[in-house]
Formats: sequence, C-alpha cells, structure tokens
Amino acid sequence: MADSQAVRAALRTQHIETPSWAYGNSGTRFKVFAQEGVPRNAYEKVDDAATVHRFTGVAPSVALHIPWDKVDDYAALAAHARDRGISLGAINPNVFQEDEYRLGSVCNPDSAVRRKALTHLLECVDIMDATGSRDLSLWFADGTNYPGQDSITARQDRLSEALRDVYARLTGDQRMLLEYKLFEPAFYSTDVPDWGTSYAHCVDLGPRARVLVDTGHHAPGTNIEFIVAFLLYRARLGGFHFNSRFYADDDLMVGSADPFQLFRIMTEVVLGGGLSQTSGVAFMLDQCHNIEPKIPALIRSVLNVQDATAKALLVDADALRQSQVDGDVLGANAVLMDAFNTDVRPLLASVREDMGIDPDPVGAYRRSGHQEKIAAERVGGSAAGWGA
Ligand code: LRH
Ligand code: MN
Ligand code: MN
Repeated sequence: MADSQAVRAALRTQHIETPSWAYGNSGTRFKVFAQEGVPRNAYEKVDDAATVHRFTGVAPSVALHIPWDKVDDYAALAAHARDRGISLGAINPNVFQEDEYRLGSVCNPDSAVRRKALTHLLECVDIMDATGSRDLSLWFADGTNYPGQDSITARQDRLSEALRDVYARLTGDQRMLLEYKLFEPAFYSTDVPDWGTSYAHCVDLGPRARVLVDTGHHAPGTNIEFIVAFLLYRARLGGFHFNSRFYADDDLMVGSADPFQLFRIMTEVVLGGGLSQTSGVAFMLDQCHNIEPKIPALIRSVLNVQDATAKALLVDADALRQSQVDGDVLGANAVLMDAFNTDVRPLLASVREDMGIDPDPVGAYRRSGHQEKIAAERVGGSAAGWGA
C-alpha cells in the first residue's frame, strides 16, 4: 500500500481485542504469582481493558471467558463497558475445568457429560445475545492420552453433533470460531489438533463457522503464514489469538520473541484483504502476564501487532507482484525485507498524535500513575481462572 493516507487509515481502524483473563493473576502449573492492583471481578477487568484502549486507541473490546467472568447481568456488564468507551467482544466458553471433563467435553464417551458441555455452549450463545457479542470462540481440551483409549472417529462424530447444535442456535451476525491446538492437555491425540480439522468442520457447518488461529498452538517451525493465507483465500479465517511462544503454548507477549514471524503473518493478512472491515478477521490477544505488570504488557502487545501491521502495509504489492511474475526470487524477497527493515516508529507516533493519543503509550501509562492508583485501591485481586 503505497498511499500513506491509506496506510494511516488502516492503522487507525485495525482493532485489537484484549482478553479478560490476561488482566487477572496467572502463572504456570507450578505457581500463580499474585500481583498488586489486579482486578477483583469482571467489571474491573473491563475497566483495565478500557485503560489499554485509552492509551492505545485501537483496543476497543475485551473478550470474556465464561465462567471466569460470570456475572448476574451480562447486559449490565455490556453497559459498563460502553460507559468506559469499549464493548464486550468474543465469548469463550470453558468446558475444560470440571471433573466430569476428565475424558473430554463434547467428545466425551458419556452422553450425559456431552449434554452438560453442550448446555454450557448454548448458555454462552445466550450471553452473546445479552452482550451483543458477534463471536463464540470455541476451544476444546478434548483428546486422549493413550493409544486405544477411545475411537478417534467416534470422537469426531460427537464433536460434529455438538457443533451442529450450537451452530443452529446462532442468529443475526453471530459466528462460531473453532480454535485448534496441536496438543495439551491431551498428549496422544487431540480432537481439533490442526487447522485442517477445524476447517473441515467449519465447511460442513456453513459460512458462520470459521477457523481461529492461536499462534501458540503449532509445532515449532510450522509455517503459520501459509495457514493464514490459505484460510483467507477460502474466506474461512475467523481471527487470531495472538501470543508469542518458544516451546509450547507459552502465551507471552505477541511479537516479543519473533517479530519477523508476526510481520510475515500480517503481510499475508494485508495481501489477502484481511484488514478490510468486511473480511471479518478478528485480531485478538490470548496471553498471560505472569512475571510482568499486566496493563503495560497488554499495551506493549497491542503496539507490537500495530508495528507488524504497519510494516506489512508498507510492502510494495505492485513491486512484489512484478518480481514474482518475472521469477525474480531475490527481488521479491527484497521487497518484503525492505518493508520489514523500515523503522515504522515515527509513522506510528504520528498516527497516534492524529488520534489524540500520546505517541509513547507505554511511557504515558507509566507516567500516568494509574498503576499505583489501582494497587492502592484494589486489594485481593483474583486469579485469571486457572490455578486459583
Ligand atoms: C487454550 C487457549 C484457549 C483458551 C485460552 C485460555 O490453550 O488458547 O483459547 O480459551 O487458552
Ligand atoms: Mn487461544
Ligand atoms: Mn492457548
């Protein structure tokens, strides 16, 4: 995109959703670290998401995880969000934290357990009706630990059945995003382990069903940008759960370890039309900040996505196409590298100034005194949901 006005407009309109669970205390299997000033309930998580939006200008919604964010009145929570200038985003059901789910949720061999899971998924669509959320983000911890433990294909049949029932309940502009994950918590087989499995179910279901790509859910070395390009090409890319990983599902700040991978992903998004408002690609974070302060970590993460997007927007698509047609391998690669090696910090600072935002959002947050204020005001903040 050569036109700098168009680049600036695209940067202003790309929205990045933050996850409610990133604001609560979190940790690893070994320890949940308590931090000062963390939210005590869903309302305060919404407040923190609004703070991230205030400093970045491009994070106007927050995803909920149910029941971690259970409240009596979801319409009231949506009104609270609106009052603070944001909205409630994707609803993430939780069918992985109860004893009954030991052998899975919707793929469980026991029909009573499957019914319990389905009931929760349908309740989450009721919540979407109350909050006005568009997306139901489905992730299943289902799978097996041992060869022979269960029939792989019978589990697929059970999965299809549940997905069909949930799909039939969607109305208006509601969508279903099906997230895949290579392994964990199941270690032998996972029922939705990869984009192909998710894609096949989405195609069976219909146009409201799309694939959700969590960047942490792949084997090392996987070419995630290929997956992104293919799904966009087939109009089945529902969105992202962005985070950074080295070893497994590390859930660290997106773009922190491998900004080049994030650039490659965003380049395919831009080239595939995924930034346009009509593409329906949802840019969401799915992270945990175990050892760093949470609000500035989320601000930094939003900026990292913006940084990669800005560089992707600077790819000279015409020159790239010409090099490709000419079979100019080095030339084509140089077009991408030129964009990646551009310092986009002045451009982003100027876009922020146009939006009436401090050009240095992390510094502005530090200087604002907000962290000290919430540390003093909030005593006994809650865990994000697991390891509590
Ligand atoms: C699973 C996952 C999924 C869950 C979230 C807490 O690893 O990525 O999106 O809902 O983490
Ligand atoms: Mn995820
Ligand atoms: Mn994950």
